[in-house]
Amino acid sequence: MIKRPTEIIKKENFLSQEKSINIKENNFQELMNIYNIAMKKTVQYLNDIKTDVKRFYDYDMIDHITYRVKSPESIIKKMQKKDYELNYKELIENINDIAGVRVVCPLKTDIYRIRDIIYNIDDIKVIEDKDYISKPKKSGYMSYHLIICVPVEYEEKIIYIKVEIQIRTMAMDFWATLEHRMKYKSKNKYSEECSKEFIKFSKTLKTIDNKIEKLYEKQYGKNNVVVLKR
Ligand code: 0O2
Repeated sequence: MIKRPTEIIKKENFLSQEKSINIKENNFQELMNIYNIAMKKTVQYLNDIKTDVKRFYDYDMIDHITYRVKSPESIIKKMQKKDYELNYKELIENINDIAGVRVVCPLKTDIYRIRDIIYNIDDIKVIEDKDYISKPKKSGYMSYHLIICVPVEYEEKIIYIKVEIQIRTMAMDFWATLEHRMKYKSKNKYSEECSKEFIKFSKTLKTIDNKIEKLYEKQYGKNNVVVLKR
């Protein structure tokens, strides 16, 4: 029987709905382990795609993949920031990026190809789709976000677990990594000047991404990687 993520707490009863989160208890660790399995499964799918495209088209459509399970402290911080009650139900229903996978590719068209391939994986359900490339965030942030549900075996049943996939070009990744570092990891306040400069950098990188795409096409011809049904 297929179950939705929130049913973990209702049916398996290892976490009660109103139970407050305690990041030190076994239930929390167990839940994080389940997210870890879903994340690793997603990475496996993506690595298979990378290998297949390389083998059939001799093309590196994915440059690299990174992944992480959000730290307990960041989860709590995010829940507090968004005013959610600190219980497991709120956590499972509202925090979509506990398991996060980032796919970095050379070209903008690769992003949309990877998205289409993910949509074509029978096992996976896409439940949210955000295109911050055709419509960048106010900060200048560009990336393609999908929230998917991945089936995981748990206590002899199949449950669906949410994983966030961020897909972006190397240029977008370069921008996002540095901006994130300056905004959140610096002791000093993120200044108005920084904010304005990063908006400009984002526009410049968008132009570079578009030019690289054209150059690639000129050099190698139109890349016709076919989206395979998996
Ligand atoms: P961290 O530290 O990367 O985990 P949601 O996550 O869905 O509750 P939201 O804002 O609707 O909230 O989601 P969205 O827009 O899809 O963004 C989620 C993630 O995208 C963020 O996670 C960041 O990783 C990244 N992101 C969004 N906006 C920016 C930005 O302006 N600059 C950078 N560098 N990254 C951004 P977290 O949990 O906020 O942070």
